[in-house]
Amino acid sequence: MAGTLRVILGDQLTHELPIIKDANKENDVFLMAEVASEATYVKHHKKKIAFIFSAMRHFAEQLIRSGYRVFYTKITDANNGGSILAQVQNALIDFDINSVAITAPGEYRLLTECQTWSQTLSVDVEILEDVRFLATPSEFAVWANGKKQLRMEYFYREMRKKHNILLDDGKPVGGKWNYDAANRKKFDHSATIPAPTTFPQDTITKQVITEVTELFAHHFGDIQPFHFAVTHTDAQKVLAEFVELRLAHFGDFQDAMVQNEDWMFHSHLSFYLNCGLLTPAQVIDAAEHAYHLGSAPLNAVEGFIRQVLGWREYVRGLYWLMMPEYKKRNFLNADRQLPNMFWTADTDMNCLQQCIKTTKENAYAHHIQRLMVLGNFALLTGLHPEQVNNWYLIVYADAYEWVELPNVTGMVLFADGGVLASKPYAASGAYIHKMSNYCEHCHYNVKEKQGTQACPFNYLYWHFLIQNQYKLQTNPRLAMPYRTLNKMDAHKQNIIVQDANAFLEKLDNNEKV
Ligand code: FAD
Ligand code: DLZ
Ligand code: SF4
Repeated sequence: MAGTLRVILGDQLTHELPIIKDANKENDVFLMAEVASEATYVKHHKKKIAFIFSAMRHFAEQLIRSGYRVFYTKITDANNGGSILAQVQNALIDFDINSVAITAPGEYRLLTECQTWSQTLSVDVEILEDVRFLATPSEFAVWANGKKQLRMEYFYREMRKKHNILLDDGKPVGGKWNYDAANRKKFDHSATIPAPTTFPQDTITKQVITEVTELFAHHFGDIQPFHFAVTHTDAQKVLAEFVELRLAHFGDFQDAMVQNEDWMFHSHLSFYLNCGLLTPAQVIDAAEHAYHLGSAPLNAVEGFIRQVLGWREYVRGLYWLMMPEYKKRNFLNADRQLPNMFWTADTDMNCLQQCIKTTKENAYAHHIQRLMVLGNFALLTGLHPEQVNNWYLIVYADAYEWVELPNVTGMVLFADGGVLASKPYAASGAYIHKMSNYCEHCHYNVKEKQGTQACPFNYLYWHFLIQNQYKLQTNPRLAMPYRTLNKMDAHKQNIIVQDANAFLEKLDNNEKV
């Protein structure tokens, strides 16, 4: 009897998805395909491609072991059609299929393509809801409807109530919804930073690494060392070790940065959450359980849960609410080209060097590095949103447009004019100095405000406020810095502009800064 072709994308590796649970072992066929179109629509980091391909191959093996029929195409297969659609077409020829089903892709680009498949293929195509998230796009749209401002905090409170998380009789545990104020400590060595959870490469991973090294040699990033989890079982070990070793300090040092410490007390779970090796519900349950057992304090557990239940769900909701128009946003008319040093890490600015280096080596940087060092620099120097988005989508192994775009366009660049954030996250060197020890190892002096030895963030910050005064000075949350700026005499402002222009000229010429 003819069956359904069930397409599973590289970030849909979750057994609990209806596309798998509702499959008929006799008649249906799963399609999984490593394809050039997905690996190169932006030139993803080599480690990211290897991670996804290896996780896909392990997932396909599990399906086969469970007795399902799987049509799997490797990137090296001679008959690889190069795109998901081409592979669907190949499958329709090879198998007895009368309909196609796919879980809604996470990116607008691919969802809109799937919506045309039915016509292209002359076959029924069903697009199923991705049930791994805790809020659907339509639920988010209902929440957003009629609101003047879409602040994450209020969405998060609704999610806490809806899913009964960290609640005591309907009220937030501990009396407050948000313990962020307790989560801004500089690292003080009061705890030892644990090594990240690593796994040896098995035969499948080794094979993938060989293939990716050869086929994607010209892509950014180091493929070795490769020690990510590539199965559900190993991803669960990462979660368990996070809860055991890092969660208790997650809150305290959430915003801290330390020289040569790439992983800190973060969870390193985004890779697995975003490709389906873990679900958000699983991760939130584990953290809440640790709180009830008394093994992690409330500021840590609430802080962590807010990231997953709040920010993660919120950015996804915003993405689907605002696309495709959101991608074109450039509120500050930023138009500078991305400098080469984002690829080479060749800079005297130690904070940037550290953050680009971990990005290149690990396909990972933690949140505050992405936001307050790399993002802050992109904002203050006026890099073009399209180029910045591209970079972030390429370089991180957890990057898919639904989560990357709102973080870059909204959180980092304020390119959406304040839909996501109430003000730009602009900061001078003082912030980086407060939260890290990077300045101790830097060529520049964070205390100096002008001249060639001054920390560039110091004059770039004021220059940014000057440049964007017309658009930003009425923002109530920027009233204080604008008051300070307006009190500065013209001579001081001139020096800032001169220093910034000299710096930006070097940047534009790709000279070392
Ligand atoms: P933790 O610090 O341990 O946080 C726990 C989890 O919370 C993360 O795994 C993640 O799932 C979730 N989370 C935390 N912050 C956010 C956020 N702002 N948005 C969505 N989820 C969040 N995250 C991605 O998953 N993919 C991206 O492509 C991505 N791009 C980003 C780009 C920029 C400019 C910024 C500022 C942030 C970006 N983030 C992205 C959010 C965040 O930086 C990463 O989720 C986090 O660094 C992943 O590391 P972790 O798992 O150790 O996180
Ligand atoms: C990111 C990625 C990469 C690098 N390669 C593949 C692939 O070869 N096959 C596949 O099915 N999925 C891949 N993915 C994940 C997709 O890009 C992802 O499903 C879409 O961007 C939608 O989120
Ligand atoms: Fe970064 Fe400035 Fe500190 Fe150097 S001095 S590490 S450039 S903040």
